[in-house]
Amino acid sequence: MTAPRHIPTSSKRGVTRRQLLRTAPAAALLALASPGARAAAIRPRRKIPYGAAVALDDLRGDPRLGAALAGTCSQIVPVSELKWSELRPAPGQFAFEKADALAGFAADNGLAMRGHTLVWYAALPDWTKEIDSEAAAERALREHIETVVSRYRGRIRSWDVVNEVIPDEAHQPTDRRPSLWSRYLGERYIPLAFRIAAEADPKAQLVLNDYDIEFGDPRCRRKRAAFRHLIRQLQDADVPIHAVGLQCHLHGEMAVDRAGLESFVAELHGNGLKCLVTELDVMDQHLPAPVQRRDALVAAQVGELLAAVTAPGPLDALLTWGISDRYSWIPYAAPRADKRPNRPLPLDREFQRKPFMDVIDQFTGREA
Ligand code: 9MR
Repeated sequence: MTAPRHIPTSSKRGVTRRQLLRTAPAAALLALASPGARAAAIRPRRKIPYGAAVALDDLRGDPRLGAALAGTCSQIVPVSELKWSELRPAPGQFAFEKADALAGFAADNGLAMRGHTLVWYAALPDWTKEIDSEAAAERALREHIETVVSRYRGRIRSWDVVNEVIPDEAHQPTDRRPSLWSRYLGERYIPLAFRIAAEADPKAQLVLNDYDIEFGDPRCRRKRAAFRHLIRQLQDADVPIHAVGLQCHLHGEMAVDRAGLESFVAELHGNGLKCLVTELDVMDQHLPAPVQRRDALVAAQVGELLAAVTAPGPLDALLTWGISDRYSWIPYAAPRADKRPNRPLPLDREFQRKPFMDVIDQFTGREA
């Protein structure tokens, strides 16, 4: 695997790499350290783009991560660097350094970067509690979306505009998750966000993103019904929505609803919407411990999912939420009772391929 550009791999002027990483400004942190063939030129070609989420701190701390991304993916998405929690230190202020550093890494290695996420009920800084009226909420939402989307116009071509609108227990198709935004703006914050984003970058792909749409148990079916209802509502109102993101944080022990998911995606295509898998990984805490068996079950489940969502037509992009088991949220959110390491992603903790990656290759049409 060729070393990616702009990740420091050696110390400079007697300063250790660790010191450099701690002290230098973002641009210098990613200064060119490893010339040579661009990874973009040698990474596999695929019919469907494959990407992965990455956090800047992990990228800075482990050169293997940048190498894996640049050598395997054609796009990245920041895990949190574009969320309000990272971008918005205070009212009216924007801190773009981290997101810019990731955008720089992407550009230097010929990778696209997706945007995640403009509007979410979570990851809001404390100061947003001061927003206490309809006018203030609309002003804050507009300022944020206009500023962020304009800044990355032409560089981020696909945005998760609104994330996770559907509650985990959607009793009615009309149920929506409460948030700061819904408290002051009602449901109109959703179309509003899409319209502001479209004005800020008329060429961007605008995506509605959610999770737990993939299974056939009653709860996920209800969630899917509410998601479908929302999508139709937006389309009926001529809201500029271009694609639907299925996060696909898969529950390893549950069966993917192949038929239900396939007909859902077919309906999206029929209504002119593209479909992306945006955050694929597998929660393996309830799977058997032996590694080979577990990896095989994970790969089989990913295969079931991808068979369902690609049956009606090609995905617009497929992204995993991380690329290596070393850098994943799953060990925090879904640790195993037997304390064995989780194995949720396509590469293991040492960046070795697992059967999960073979399934990605198969469904993204990787050329030899
Ligand atoms: O993996 C992300 C974790 O590191 C963050 O602490 C958390 C809050 O910002 O968000 C996690 O990513 C979530 C994503 O933004 C939306 N879908 C679910 C993801 C996993 O929780």
